[in-house]
Amino acid sequence: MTPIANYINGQLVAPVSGQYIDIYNPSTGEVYAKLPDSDERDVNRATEAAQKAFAGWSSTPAEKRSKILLKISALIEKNLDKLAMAESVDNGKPLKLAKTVDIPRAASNFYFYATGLMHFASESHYMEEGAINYTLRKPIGVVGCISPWNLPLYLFSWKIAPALAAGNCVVAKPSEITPMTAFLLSEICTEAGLPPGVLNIVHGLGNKVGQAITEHPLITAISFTGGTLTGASIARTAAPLFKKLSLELGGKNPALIFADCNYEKMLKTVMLSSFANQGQICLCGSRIFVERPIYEKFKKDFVEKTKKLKVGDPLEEDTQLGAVVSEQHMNKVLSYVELAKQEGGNVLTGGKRATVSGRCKNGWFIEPTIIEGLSFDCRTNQEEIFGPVVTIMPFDKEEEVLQYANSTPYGLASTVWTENLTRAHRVAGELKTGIVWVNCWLLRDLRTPFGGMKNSGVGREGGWEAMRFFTEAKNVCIKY
Ligand code: TXE
Repeated sequence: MTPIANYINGQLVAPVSGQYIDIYNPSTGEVYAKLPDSDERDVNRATEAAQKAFAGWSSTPAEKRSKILLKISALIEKNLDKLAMAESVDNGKPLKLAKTVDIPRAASNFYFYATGLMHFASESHYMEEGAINYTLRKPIGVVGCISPWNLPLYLFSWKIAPALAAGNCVVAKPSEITPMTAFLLSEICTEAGLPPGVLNIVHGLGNKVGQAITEHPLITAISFTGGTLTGASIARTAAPLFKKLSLELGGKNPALIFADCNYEKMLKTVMLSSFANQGQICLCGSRIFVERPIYEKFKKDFVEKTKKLKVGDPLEEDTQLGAVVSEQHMNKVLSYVELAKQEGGNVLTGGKRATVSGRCKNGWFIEPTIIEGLSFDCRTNQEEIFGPVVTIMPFDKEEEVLQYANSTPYGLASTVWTENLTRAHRVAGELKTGIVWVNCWLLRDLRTPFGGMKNSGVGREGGWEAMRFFTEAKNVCIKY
């Protein structure tokens, strides 16, 4: 069982502690690898390497930086099968999903910012008083990137790529639950010619390594994706140190389905927005509100299609739901099904640990679950569950469903299904979420601002938002 290594100063190294943590394969419930149990000593070494590399990297001409990031993108594509297999084994998601979504998107993230950096310009302002202003947007220095377990390489690269493109050096920590593809990325970066120290990856626990990154005086910006509670903890540490913060946190996303929607297209997409990646995507639509005239038909069809979903071995081609990421998370999700019953909910399908035969008999699988009969403001409908569990509820009026949709402490994403253009724009304008999809879900243009409001986070990723986050703006005003 070869242990994973930290990637510091271009070298794969053991943790100073010499200690390792077990990494589990969620689909078998077995330990399959070892993770460095790093601590602040490893973070200090990584930050020192990043600091040393910064002068060189930040003065590397844009075209050269671009070529190296393009090479990383190309090597991710070249290693698609190996990375997809690693992702599926590490996270429990279907191999097919890793192959078609996670890994291709990681390649796109690097490609997008490798090309974007060539066009990232700033602005100039002329003054009639006889002065000219110009704005410099220069790299910050050493930045910290901390990412979660649900879309490991996809979200890890979504932070790393713009940070590097903007000319920063990075100290990164992937989730200790799914470190494998970040480890494989280390080798790809070396092969792509990324200079030593530009990217450093320190593996380990959040409250040790993540905390050390957040605290380190030389790391002056933190980009984080994960749970809201963790985001609050990071903010408490970083705020008095005046660090720039980008926080992409949890969600409790509503789907608003009006009777005039394109029914077949809606139903097909709602199956994905409910259960893709075992419901472990911060953008999944876990609260489904259906206009009363089609509620009974939708309920019948949705339950029927959900019962047919194949929960199984993630390596099998026809598997649609794999394992959830950990035993602890499986128990957390199942505890919410029990809560829902206590709150008066009626489980229409699912609700239990799924049994999968063969090599996966001890894996952590959950049946896709639909619950009805709850109030919009009960805990089940207010708290993020982050598993293959959705609630459905009828509504009669637009203002009623908007009240339901906007009622949670979260504000990340919504989906609206209607063929009425005026209503689509009106409802989208009233929804308190950073992202609104109309007649689609997870259709992503990387140029758009990505993120949420309320407890779903602070700041936006994507497009120029990320490049501006990872640079410091300086305005120079020259009088002539
Ligand atoms: O995230 P955590 P987890 C939600 C989902 C999930 C909950 C917790 O509800 O159940 O968050 O998931 C690092 N200082 N989302 O446990 O704990 C940690 O090591 C610095 C939504 O995975 O937030 C990991 O690398 N870092 C989310 C990263 O933070 C710390 C996707 C995320 O861990 C830290 C995933 C600390 N004190 C979960 N504690 C989304 N919006 O996509 C932990 N970490």
